[in-house]
Amino acid sequence: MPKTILIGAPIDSGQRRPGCLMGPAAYRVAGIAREISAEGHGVEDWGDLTLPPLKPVTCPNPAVHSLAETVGWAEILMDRVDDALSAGGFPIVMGGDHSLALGSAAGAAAFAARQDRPLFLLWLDAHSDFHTPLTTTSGNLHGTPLAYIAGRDGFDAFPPFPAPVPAHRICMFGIRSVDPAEQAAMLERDIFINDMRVIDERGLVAPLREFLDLVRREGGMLHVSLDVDFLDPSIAPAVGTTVPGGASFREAHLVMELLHESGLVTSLDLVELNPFLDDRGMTARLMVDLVGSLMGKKVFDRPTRAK
Ligand code: Z70
Ligand code: MN
Ligand code: MN
Ligand code: MN
Repeated sequence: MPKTILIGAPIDSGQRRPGCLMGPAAYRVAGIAREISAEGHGVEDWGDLTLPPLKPVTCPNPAVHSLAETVGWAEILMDRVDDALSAGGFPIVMGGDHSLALGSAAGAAAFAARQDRPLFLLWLDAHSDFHTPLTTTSGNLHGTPLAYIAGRDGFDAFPPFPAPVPAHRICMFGIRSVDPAEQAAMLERDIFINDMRVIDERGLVAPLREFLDLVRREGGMLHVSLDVDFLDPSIAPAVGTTVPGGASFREAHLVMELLHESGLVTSLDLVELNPFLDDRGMTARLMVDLVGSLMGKKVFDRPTRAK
Protein backbone atom coordinates (compact mmCIF):
# COMPACT_ATOMS: atom_id res chain seq x y z
CA MET A 1 0.00 0.00 0.00
CA PRO A 2 1.41 3.42 -0.95
CA LYS A 3 1.69 6.12 1.69
CA THR A 4 -1.56 7.85 2.52
CA ILE A 5 -1.80 11.56 1.76
CA LEU A 6 -4.46 13.42 3.74
CA ILE A 7 -5.92 16.46 1.97
CA GLY A 8 -8.29 18.74 3.91
CA ALA A 9 -11.11 20.26 1.85
CA PRO A 10 -13.08 22.60 4.16
CA ILE A 11 -15.99 23.13 1.78
CA ASP A 12 -19.52 24.25 2.64
CA SER A 13 -20.57 25.87 -0.61
CA GLY A 14 -22.10 22.85 -2.34
CA GLN A 15 -25.17 22.99 -0.10
CA ARG A 16 -26.85 25.45 2.24
CA ARG A 17 -26.27 24.25 5.78
CA PRO A 18 -23.03 25.51 7.30
CA GLY A 19 -20.74 23.14 9.19
CA CYS A 20 -19.10 20.75 6.72
CA LEU A 21 -16.09 23.05 6.59
CA MET A 22 -15.21 21.76 10.06
CA GLY A 23 -14.96 18.22 8.69
CA PRO A 24 -11.18 18.06 8.19
CA ALA A 25 -10.56 19.26 11.75
CA ALA A 26 -13.00 16.68 13.12
CA TYR A 27 -11.26 13.84 11.26
CA ARG A 28 -7.92 14.93 12.68
CA VAL A 29 -9.34 15.17 16.20
CA ALA A 30 -10.89 11.71 15.78
CA GLY A 31 -7.41 10.36 15.02
CA ILE A 32 -7.47 9.58 11.31
CA ALA A 33 -3.65 9.68 10.94
CA ARG A 34 -3.13 7.41 13.95
CA GLU A 35 -5.73 4.95 12.66
CA ILE A 36 -3.89 4.64 9.34
CA SER A 37 -0.40 4.38 10.79
CA ALA A 38 -1.63 1.72 13.25
CA GLU A 39 -2.20 -0.48 10.18
CA GLY A 40 1.42 -0.04 9.18
CA HIS A 41 0.99 2.59 6.47
CA GLY A 42 2.89 5.84 6.10
CA VAL A 43 0.79 9.01 6.40
CA GLU A 44 1.45 12.57 5.25
CA ASP A 45 -0.95 15.38 6.03
CA TRP A 46 -0.90 18.07 3.35
CA GLY A 47 -3.09 20.34 5.50
CA ASP A 48 -6.22 22.16 4.39
CA LEU A 49 -6.61 23.62 0.92
CA THR A 50 -7.68 27.23 0.51
CA LEU A 51 -10.00 28.63 -2.12
CA PRO A 52 -8.13 30.32 -5.01
CA PRO A 53 -9.28 33.76 -6.27
CA LEU A 54 -12.68 33.37 -7.93
CA LYS A 55 -13.23 33.69 -11.67
CA PRO A 56 -16.45 35.09 -13.13
CA VAL A 57 -18.80 32.28 -14.18
CA THR A 58 -22.43 32.09 -15.20
CA CYS A 59 -25.16 29.48 -15.29
CA PRO A 60 -28.54 29.70 -17.03
CA ASN A 61 -30.26 27.96 -14.09
CA PRO A 62 -31.10 30.68 -11.51
CA ALA A 63 -31.46 28.08 -8.73
CA VAL A 64 -27.71 27.36 -8.76
CA HIS A 65 -25.73 29.07 -6.00
CA SER A 66 -22.02 29.32 -5.16
CA LEU A 67 -20.96 28.32 -8.67
CA ALA A 68 -17.71 30.31 -8.69
CA GLU A 69 -16.63 28.89 -5.31
CA THR A 70 -17.49 25.36 -6.40
CA VAL A 71 -15.48 25.76 -9.61
CA GLY A 72 -12.54 27.19 -7.62
CA TRP A 73 -12.54 24.27 -5.20
CA ALA A 74 -12.85 21.77 -8.05
CA GLU A 75 -9.83 23.25 -9.81
CA ILE A 76 -7.55 23.16 -6.79
CA LEU A 77 -8.70 19.70 -5.73
CA MET A 78 -8.18 18.32 -9.21
CA ASP A 79 -4.61 19.58 -9.13
CA ARG A 80 -3.81 18.32 -5.60
CA VAL A 81 -5.31 14.86 -5.99
CA ASP A 82 -3.40 14.46 -9.25
CA ASP A 83 -0.24 15.64 -7.41
CA ALA A 84 -0.81 13.13 -4.60
CA LEU A 85 -1.27 10.24 -7.04
CA SER A 86 1.72 11.40 -9.09
CA ALA A 87 3.78 11.34 -5.87
CA GLY A 88 2.89 7.66 -5.57
CA GLY A 89 0.42 8.34 -2.76
CA PHE A 90 -3.05 7.19 -1.78
CA PRO A 91 -5.02 10.44 -1.43
CA ILE A 92 -7.79 10.69 1.14
CA VAL A 93 -9.76 13.90 0.70
CA MET A 94 -11.35 14.94 3.97
CA GLY A 95 -14.43 17.07 3.27
CA GLY A 96 -16.29 19.15 3.08
CA ASP A 97 -19.55 18.57 1.25
CA HIS A 98 -19.83 16.27 -1.77
CA SER A 99 -19.16 19.06 -4.30
CA LEU A 100 -15.48 18.36 -3.58
CA ALA A 101 -15.78 15.20 -5.69
CA LEU A 102 -16.10 17.43 -8.78
CA GLY A 103 -12.39 18.06 -8.21
CA SER A 104 -11.08 14.91 -6.56
CA ALA A 105 -12.51 12.58 -9.19
CA ALA A 106 -11.25 14.87 -11.96
CA GLY A 107 -7.76 14.67 -10.45
CA ALA A 108 -7.96 10.89 -10.30
CA ALA A 109 -9.21 10.83 -13.90
CA ALA A 110 -6.39 13.06 -15.12
CA PHE A 111 -3.82 10.79 -13.48
CA ALA A 112 -5.49 7.59 -14.74
CA ALA A 113 -5.59 8.96 -18.29
CA ARG A 114 -1.84 9.66 -18.23
CA GLN A 115 -1.23 6.12 -16.95
CA ASP A 116 -3.50 4.82 -19.70
CA ARG A 117 -5.61 3.02 -17.11
CA PRO A 118 -9.42 3.08 -16.86
CA LEU A 119 -10.92 4.84 -13.84
CA PHE A 120 -13.83 3.29 -11.93
CA LEU A 121 -16.10 5.06 -9.44
CA LEU A 122 -17.75 3.57 -6.36
CA TRP A 123 -20.37 5.98 -4.98
CA LEU A 124 -21.38 5.06 -1.42
CA ASP A 125 -24.30 7.43 -0.83
CA ALA A 126 -28.02 7.73 -0.07
CA HIS A 127 -28.21 10.02 -3.12
CA SER A 128 -27.32 9.49 -6.76
CA ASP A 129 -25.75 12.99 -7.17
CA PHE A 130 -26.59 12.77 -10.88
CA HIS A 131 -28.01 16.25 -11.44
CA THR A 132 -26.33 18.72 -13.75
CA PRO A 133 -26.23 22.45 -13.01
CA LEU A 134 -29.08 22.68 -15.54
CA THR A 135 -31.39 20.09 -13.91
CA THR A 136 -30.89 20.74 -10.19
CA THR A 137 -33.93 22.31 -8.53
CA SER A 138 -32.29 22.80 -5.12
CA GLY A 139 -29.34 24.55 -6.74
CA ASN A 140 -27.01 22.63 -4.41
CA LEU A 141 -24.05 21.53 -6.46
CA HIS A 142 -23.16 18.68 -4.08
CA GLY A 143 -25.95 16.87 -5.96
CA THR A 144 -24.01 16.98 -9.27
CA PRO A 145 -20.55 15.36 -9.16
CA LEU A 146 -21.45 11.97 -10.60
CA ALA A 147 -23.04 13.62 -13.65
CA TYR A 148 -19.81 15.57 -14.25
CA ILE A 149 -17.75 12.40 -13.87
CA ALA A 150 -20.05 10.58 -16.32
CA GLY A 151 -19.57 13.36 -18.89
CA ARG A 152 -23.10 14.83 -18.88
CA ASP A 153 -23.64 18.27 -20.46
CA GLY A 154 -24.19 21.42 -18.41
CA PHE A 155 -20.79 21.81 -16.73
CA ASP A 156 -19.47 24.60 -19.00
CA ALA A 157 -18.22 26.61 -16.01
CA PHE A 158 -15.97 23.72 -14.92
CA PRO A 159 -12.77 22.45 -16.49
CA PRO A 160 -13.60 19.76 -19.05
CA PHE A 161 -13.63 16.42 -17.21
CA PRO A 162 -10.29 14.81 -18.20
CA ALA A 163 -11.68 11.47 -19.39
CA PRO A 164 -15.39 11.03 -18.69
CA VAL A 165 -16.08 7.69 -17.02
CA PRO A 166 -18.32 5.37 -19.06
CA ALA A 167 -21.47 4.34 -17.20
CA HIS A 168 -20.49 0.68 -16.83
CA ARG A 169 -17.48 1.79 -14.76
CA ILE A 170 -19.70 3.61 -12.24
CA CYS A 171 -21.32 1.82 -9.32
CA MET A 172 -23.86 3.50 -7.04
CA PHE A 173 -24.19 1.71 -3.73
CA GLY A 174 -26.79 2.33 -1.02
CA ILE A 175 -28.95 4.86 -2.85
CA ARG A 176 -32.43 5.56 -1.55
CA SER A 177 -33.12 9.17 -2.58
CA VAL A 178 -33.24 9.98 -6.30
CA ASP A 179 -34.94 12.98 -7.95
CA PRO A 180 -37.04 12.43 -11.12
CA ALA A 181 -34.58 14.22 -13.44
CA GLU A 182 -31.75 12.10 -12.06
CA GLN A 183 -33.72 8.90 -12.45
CA ALA A 184 -34.50 9.67 -16.10
CA ALA A 185 -30.83 10.30 -16.88
CA MET A 186 -29.71 7.20 -14.97
CA LEU A 187 -32.11 4.94 -16.82
CA GLU A 188 -30.61 6.04 -20.15
CA ARG A 189 -27.26 4.67 -19.02
CA ASP A 190 -25.78 1.37 -18.05
CA ILE A 191 -24.76 2.30 -14.49
CA PHE A 192 -24.49 -0.37 -11.75
CA ILE A 193 -27.37 0.87 -9.60
CA ASN A 194 -27.30 -0.96 -6.28
CA ASP A 195 -30.09 0.77 -4.43
CA MET A 196 -31.25 -0.38 -1.01
CA ARG A 197 -33.78 -2.70 -2.60
CA VAL A 198 -30.99 -4.61 -4.35
CA ILE A 199 -28.91 -4.74 -1.17
CA ASP A 200 -31.87 -5.99 0.87
CA GLU A 201 -32.51 -8.75 -1.63
CA ARG A 202 -28.99 -9.83 -2.53
CA GLY A 203 -26.92 -8.59 0.40
CA LEU A 204 -24.00 -6.36 -0.37
CA VAL A 205 -21.23 -8.89 -0.88
CA ALA A 206 -22.38 -10.26 -4.25
CA PRO A 207 -23.08 -6.91 -5.98
CA LEU A 208 -19.88 -5.36 -4.64
CA ARG A 209 -17.76 -8.35 -5.72
CA GLU A 210 -19.26 -8.18 -9.23
CA PHE A 211 -18.12 -4.59 -9.56
CA LEU A 212 -14.70 -5.21 -8.02
CA ASP A 213 -14.16 -8.18 -10.35
CA LEU A 214 -14.78 -5.87 -13.29
CA VAL A 215 -12.29 -3.31 -11.96
CA ARG A 216 -9.71 -6.07 -11.60
CA ARG A 217 -10.36 -7.57 -15.04
CA GLU A 218 -9.95 -4.19 -16.73
CA GLY A 219 -6.83 -3.29 -14.71
CA GLY A 220 -8.56 -0.19 -13.40
CA MET A 221 -7.98 2.42 -10.77
CA LEU A 222 -10.83 2.82 -8.28
CA HIS A 223 -11.96 6.10 -6.74
CA VAL A 224 -14.30 5.60 -3.77
CA SER A 225 -16.54 8.45 -2.65
CA LEU A 226 -18.00 7.82 0.82
CA ASP A 227 -20.88 10.11 1.79
CA VAL A 228 -21.76 10.03 5.51
CA ASP A 229 -25.42 9.58 4.55
CA PHE A 230 -24.59 6.16 3.07
CA LEU A 231 -24.79 5.17 6.74
CA ASP A 232 -28.00 4.96 8.69
CA PRO A 233 -28.66 8.24 10.56
CA SER A 234 -29.02 6.33 13.83
CA ILE A 235 -25.30 5.56 13.77
CA ALA A 236 -24.18 8.64 11.79
CA PRO A 237 -26.26 11.67 12.79
CA ALA A 238 -23.73 14.34 11.73
CA VAL A 239 -25.16 15.01 8.29
CA GLY A 240 -27.37 17.75 6.84
CA THR A 241 -29.91 15.54 5.07
CA THR A 242 -30.68 12.37 7.00
CA VAL A 243 -32.31 9.63 4.95
CA PRO A 244 -33.63 6.63 6.89
CA GLY A 245 -32.76 3.07 5.90
CA GLY A 246 -29.03 3.45 5.43
CA ALA A 247 -26.17 0.99 5.83
CA SER A 248 -25.66 -0.49 9.27
CA PHE A 249 -22.43 -0.43 11.24
CA ARG A 250 -21.77 -4.01 10.21
CA GLU A 251 -22.65 -3.55 6.54
CA ALA A 252 -20.44 -0.47 6.24
CA HIS A 253 -17.48 -2.22 7.83
CA LEU A 254 -17.97 -5.21 5.57
CA VAL A 255 -17.84 -2.94 2.51
CA MET A 256 -14.57 -1.46 3.73
CA GLU A 257 -13.09 -4.89 4.51
CA LEU A 258 -13.98 -6.16 1.04
CA LEU A 259 -12.45 -3.05 -0.49
CA HIS A 260 -9.28 -3.62 1.52
CA GLU A 261 -9.05 -7.26 0.45
CA SER A 262 -9.51 -6.27 -3.19
CA GLY A 263 -6.41 -4.06 -3.08
CA LEU A 264 -8.04 -1.98 -5.83
CA VAL A 265 -8.84 1.35 -4.18
CA THR A 266 -6.53 4.14 -5.37
CA SER A 267 -8.21 7.27 -3.92
CA LEU A 268 -10.94 8.10 -1.39
CA ASP A 269 -13.31 10.96 -0.51
CA LEU A 270 -14.86 11.36 2.94
CA VAL A 271 -17.76 13.76 2.47
CA GLU A 272 -20.75 15.49 4.08
CA LEU A 273 -19.62 15.15 7.71
CA ASN A 274 -21.10 18.13 9.57
CA PRO A 275 -19.40 18.09 13.00
CA PHE A 276 -21.79 20.79 14.25
CA LEU A 277 -24.57 18.19 14.10
CA ASP A 278 -22.59 15.34 15.66
CA ASP A 279 -23.33 13.59 18.92
CA ARG A 280 -20.11 13.62 20.96
CA GLY A 281 -18.03 12.90 17.85
CA MET A 282 -19.68 9.55 17.14
CA THR A 283 -19.99 10.11 13.39
CA ALA A 284 -16.43 11.38 12.98
CA ARG A 285 -15.19 8.38 14.96
CA LEU A 286 -17.23 5.94 12.89
CA MET A 287 -15.91 7.41 9.65
CA VAL A 288 -12.34 7.10 10.97
CA ASP A 289 -13.05 3.54 12.06
CA LEU A 290 -14.27 2.77 8.52
CA VAL A 291 -11.04 4.21 7.14
CA GLY A 292 -9.24 1.81 9.51
CA SER A 293 -11.11 -1.14 7.98
CA LEU A 294 -10.26 0.07 4.49
CA MET A 295 -6.60 0.17 5.54
CA GLY A 296 -6.70 -3.39 6.82
CA LYS A 297 -7.98 -3.36 10.39
CA LYS A 298 -9.78 -6.60 11.25
CA VAL A 299 -11.89 -7.71 14.14
CA PHE A 300 -10.20 -11.09 14.00
CA ASP A 301 -7.07 -11.51 11.92
CA ARG A 302 -7.64 -14.71 9.97
CA PRO A 303 -5.67 -15.42 6.80
CA THR A 304 -7.48 -13.77 3.87
CA ARG A 305 -9.80 -16.25 2.22
CA ALA A 306 -9.36 -16.92 -1.46
CA LYS A 307 -11.91 -14.79 -3.29
C1 Z70 B 1 -31.12 16.35 -4.08
C2 Z70 B 1 -30.73 17.70 -4.63
C3 Z70 B 1 -27.97 15.67 -2.05
C4 Z70 B 1 -27.20 15.32 -0.09
C5 Z70 B 1 -26.79 15.04 -2.19
C6 Z70 B 1 -30.26 15.95 -2.92
C7 Z70 B 1 -28.81 16.11 -3.19
N1 Z70 B 1 -31.04 15.33 -5.12
N2 Z70 B 1 -28.21 15.86 -0.77
N3 Z70 B 1 -26.34 14.83 -0.93
N4 Z70 B 1 -27.05 15.30 1.23
O1 Z70 B 1 -30.84 18.67 -3.91
O2 Z70 B 1 -30.28 17.77 -5.76
MN1 MN C 1 0.13 20.59 -9.04
MN1 MN D 1 -23.48 12.71 -1.95
MN1 MN E 1 -25.82 11.96 0.07
